[in-house]
Amino acid sequence: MRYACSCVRNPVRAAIALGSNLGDSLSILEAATAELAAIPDIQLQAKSSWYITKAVGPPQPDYLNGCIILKVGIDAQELLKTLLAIEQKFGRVRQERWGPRSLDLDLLLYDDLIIDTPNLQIPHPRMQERAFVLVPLAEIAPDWVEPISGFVIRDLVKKVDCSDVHLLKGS
Ligand code: PH2
Ligand code: MG
Ligand code: MG
Repeated sequence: MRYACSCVRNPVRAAIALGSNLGDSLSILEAATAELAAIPDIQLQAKSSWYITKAVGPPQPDYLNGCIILKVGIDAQELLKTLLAIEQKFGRVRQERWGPRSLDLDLLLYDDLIIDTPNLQIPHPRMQERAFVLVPLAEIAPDWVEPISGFVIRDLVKKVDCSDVHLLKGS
């Protein structure tokens, strides 16, 4: 386990959760992934299937969720800024907590770092309880150790109810 350092000498891997339940979610998620992959300091290493998931939180339409693994040469705060800029580009307006959104990009894991700052906590504080995050992440990064629990993603996903997470066929 290591703690945060703001400098990045070598590319490190970062895990991102994507979600959308407003607008043409599939196109938005694909376009956001392509935008991220086109950034010079970012390479797309892996992309999960997309999953139709029942909304957690206030009543709202189902989500489309997935995860990607990036290799990044920027620190976690820079990556967060980049994610927020892409959310805004795709029309994200911050309204109700856990309410519907055209694009949500959550930084889940950054290398094996633990970061606890007012605007950014890594690992994402709720990822261990969210099947809509763990199912797609387990597809592409089953051996990644969540550094707070010490469990690999393959084992974390076994602890949650995955009955509301369904593969989008053909994705
Ligand atoms: N995101 C939320 C709240 N609830 N439910 C699902 N199924 N998927 C999400 O991405 C999601 C949610 C807030 O970020
Ligand atoms: Mg979220
Ligand atoms: Mg978010």
